[in-house]
Parts: sequence; C-alpha cells; structure tokens
Amino acid sequence: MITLLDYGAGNVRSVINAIEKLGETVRVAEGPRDILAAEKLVFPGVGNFGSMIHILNQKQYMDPLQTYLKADRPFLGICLGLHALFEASEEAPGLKGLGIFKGHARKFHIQQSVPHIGWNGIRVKQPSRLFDGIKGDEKFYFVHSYYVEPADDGVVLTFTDYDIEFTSSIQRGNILATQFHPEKSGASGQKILSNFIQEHRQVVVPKIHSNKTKLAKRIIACLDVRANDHGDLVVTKGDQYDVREDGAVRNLGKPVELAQRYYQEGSDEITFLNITGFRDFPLEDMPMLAVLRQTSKTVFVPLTIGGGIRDYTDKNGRHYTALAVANEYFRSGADKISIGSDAVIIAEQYLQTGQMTGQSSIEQISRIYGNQAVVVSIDPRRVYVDSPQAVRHKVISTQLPGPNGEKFCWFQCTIKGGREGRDLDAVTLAQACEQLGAGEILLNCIDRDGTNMGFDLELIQTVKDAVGIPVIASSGAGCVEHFQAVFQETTVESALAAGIFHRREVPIIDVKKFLQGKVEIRS
Ligand code: 1PR
Repeated sequence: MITLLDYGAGNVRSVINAIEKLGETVRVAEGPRDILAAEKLVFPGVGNFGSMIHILNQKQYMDPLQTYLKADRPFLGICLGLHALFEASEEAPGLKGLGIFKGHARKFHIQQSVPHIGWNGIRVKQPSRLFDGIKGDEKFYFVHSYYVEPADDGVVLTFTDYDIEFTSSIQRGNILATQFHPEKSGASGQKILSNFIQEHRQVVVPKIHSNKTKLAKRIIACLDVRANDHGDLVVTKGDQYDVREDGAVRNLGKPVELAQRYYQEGSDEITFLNITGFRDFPLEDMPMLAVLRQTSKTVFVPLTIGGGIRDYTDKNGRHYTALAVANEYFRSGADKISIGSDAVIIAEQYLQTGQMTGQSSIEQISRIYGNQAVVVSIDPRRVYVDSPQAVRHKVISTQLPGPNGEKFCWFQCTIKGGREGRDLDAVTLAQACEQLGAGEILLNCIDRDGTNMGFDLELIQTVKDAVGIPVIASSGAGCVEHFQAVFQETTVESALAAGIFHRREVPIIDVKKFLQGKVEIRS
C-alpha cells in the first residue's frame, strides 16, 4: 500500500493512476496520522513552493513528515516533493522547507527557455534500486523553473544538463526524490515507480553513461474536441478553423481512443482543445472532464487541456472563477491548462492600464499551480501592410508577399475560435502573458491550420524571439520534412500537429524515425 500526500494542488490523479496501473493500492493521506502510519510515502508536487509550504503548515503535515523522514522510512518525492526536502527555495524567500537535506532550490538563470519543459536524460552518480531495468539513455519528463542545490554532493543520484548541470534526483537511505515526473515519463517512468514500490529490486548502475544530457524537441498530438450535431463528443479538425464539411462537424474519432493511440505511437505530450469552450462552460460540459479522467488512467505523458478557462456566471447567477475551472481540470488528470480567448482580454486590459491585478486567470492559476502549468494558446492570422509604420503593431518584413505584393505583415490575435479579430498582435500578447505568469505559448496559425503547407516559420521565430518561455509551434504540418524545418530553422522547443495524425497520413512514429540523427528527440 502506497500513501500519497495530496496537499491540494497539481495533478495527483496521474500519480495515483500510474501507481495503480502497477497493481499497487494507493491511499491518499487525510491527516497527519496517515503520514506516520504510511508503509511507503509518495509526495508528488507541482506548483509553487510557497503555497505548498503554507498548505503543509496549515494541515499540520510538517512535523509528521519530518518524523517520518528522520526515521529513514521509504519515501519518494517528485518535483516540488524534492524541493520540500531542502531548507528553502528562492521561489518563496523566507519560508522554511522540511530541512531534511542541507541546501536550497535555485531559479534557473540560463540562456535557454525557462521553465525547463520536456524530455531530458539523466547522468547517474550512484547505484540505486530505482535503476533496475533502466538502460541509462532513457529520457524523463521535466517541468520546472527551480532546481535543488544540495550542500552535500553525496546525496546526488543523478545530474541532468540544461545549459547548466543540475541535480535531477537524490538518494539517501530510503529517501528518494526526483526532479522529473516518473508518472509522466511513459514506460521508463513506470519502471522507476515500480522499482520504488518493489523494495527487492537490484541496486544497479545503468549500463549506458552519457557525458551530457540533451532536452528533446517534443512532438505533440493535438485533439480538437467538440460535440457534433448529435451531441456526441468527437475529435474534429478544421481547415483554417472551419470544422464543418458539407454542413456537418467533421468526426475524426473518439477523444480517449485517439489519445491512447498517440501515446502508444510515441507522442511526447497530448493536448485536448475544447474548441467550443468559449461558448459552452466546461463545468456544465462535463464530458471533457470524463475524457481527461479516462485518458489519464492509461496515458502516461503530459496532458494539456484548453477551452473555456475563464470566469463565468451561470444562468442561476452562480459565479465560477477560472481558477475553479482549472482546479477541476487538474483534478481530473490535466498537467497543464491552456487559455485562449481569456488571455487576449486579460492582456488587453493589462496593456491598457499597465497594472497587474493579481486576479486574472493567468495570474491566479500560475500563483497556485506554477507558471509551468499555464499555457497560452494564440490564434493569430496574418494581416498584410505596405510598410512597418502602417500600424502600431509588431510588423515583420516577410518572404511570403501578400495578395497585392505587400512585403510586410503583422499577426493579429483572435478570440472565440478565430471568429473575432482584435487590435493586438501575437508578439505583444505573448510578451504580456509571459509577464503575467504564463509558462508556455501554444502558437497556432489560422492561415496554416489544416492546410498541410508547413508551419509558418516567420510567425514562429518572431514570437519565439520575443519571449523567454518555451513555444509550441502549431498548424500546417503536412509531412515529416515540416518537422525538421521547424526545428532546424526556428528555435522552438516543440511542434504540434493534428490532421496528419488523425488521418493516419503521417504517423508520429514516422516523424520520429525521420528526425532521428537530425534533431534531438525522444525515441
Ligand atoms: O478560447 O480559451 O476557450 O480556447 C479555445 C481553444 O480552442 C483555443 O486554444 C483555440 O486555439 C482552439 N480552437 C477554437 N476554435 C478552433 C477551431 O479549429 N475552430 N482549434 C480551435 C484550434 C488549432 C490547433 C490545431 C493545429 C494543428 N485548433 O490546435 O490542432 O492548427 O492542426 P493541423 O496540424 O491539422 O494543421 P478558449
């Protein structure tokens, strides 16, 4: 029996699912006594160090946790569950961690994008039972902006490289903790979890050692989901956002089944976009929550969900906050949420007033769950102009002239699934959202969506150059070469596609095979 410490934030559902998949029972600690009574304790965590410590104090978990850990009883910390073991974190100065290990969590100050999101390797420093059956060249899923710096090198179990070398797991006696998320790291992560659960695994050092680990470029399958005209929830796909064919909503399959297929085929992440979320409120549109719950039972890579994340008042006058919607999504198995229309409205207000209110969905959700959990989905389209001075937006000189030979364009933001253009450009939106606390940009492109013409590389690099957070390139993939182009001609961290995967024109496996040796990927 595994006792799971749920301090109320983040995606504990996927940890429970991953452990249960291994045939083990999970009991969620409901009070301090459950911690002391645990046979094996798992402390998963995403989010913000400060809010975690506040909750641990509030629930009176600090003392029992220290007692448990000082007695060297079996413990696995994940991500924030690793940071909690140290004295403090730069994420919340002045607040004390558990102090089981001397040292601090530091913020990344590096050239590459922060948060560090995606699949990276490990360099093993000591033998461990966690590595039974691990070859050594596997990649694991990371998502964090802070890393621990132990005062005692002897506790370092693995290092990982991301501009700098950082500690990606620790081990001392029965206390184990990883910066990466085994529950989101596919089959390799399942092995790590199973090795923690089964105490009698061999203590080994993996055979393969690398001198330096590399973050893989991610390939993401995207499922645009909505109810069709019969009320069934289907995966659909538009051409430049028009999802109807001969008047009916295109039906390309069932969301859970397709997500499972993409997981098996090697998708590094899966994104669900509830494309009518701007008009149907997600908490009334419960099937999406059911889709997440079901998917997270068998799909052990990160799940992002978008659509309808905003404040809402229902017909009975009951008010829901965007945070409440996000809470439901996280508790149903989402690792990240994606905000579309609301992000544009928030950014417009922020740019107009110059004030951060602290109340917007982006700010509230990133404060509790951490900025790595907040993706902003942008739906831009090109607007051609004659000169850079023609508008007050970020204008680029383009290699793809407009219909009247225009050599300049800007990228206009839209809301409500592309239905409404706004007086805001994609670059300014991305920068404003980063300042407000977004951790990643999902950059769609209405002009390219469903066209198979390839990604809009100009749009992508323009936005990427403007922000320090990771960017997901989306829209237009039509063949394997398009993925090579987006990774070699821009600096984005990941590429997303939909139509070619749904129609089985180009399976994910083929994309990965083609990129092997050309681009760092998770094989
Ligand atoms: O505005 O917060 O409720 O979120 C709604 C979300 O739904 C947004 O993320 C928005 O991008 C998305 N959305 C709204 N309407 C549509 C539509 O298609 N009519 N889908 C839509 C956007 C774009 C991509 C697509 C790629 C790859 N879909 O996600 O999957 O373009 O497609 P391709 O590889 O076939 O070219 P809110």
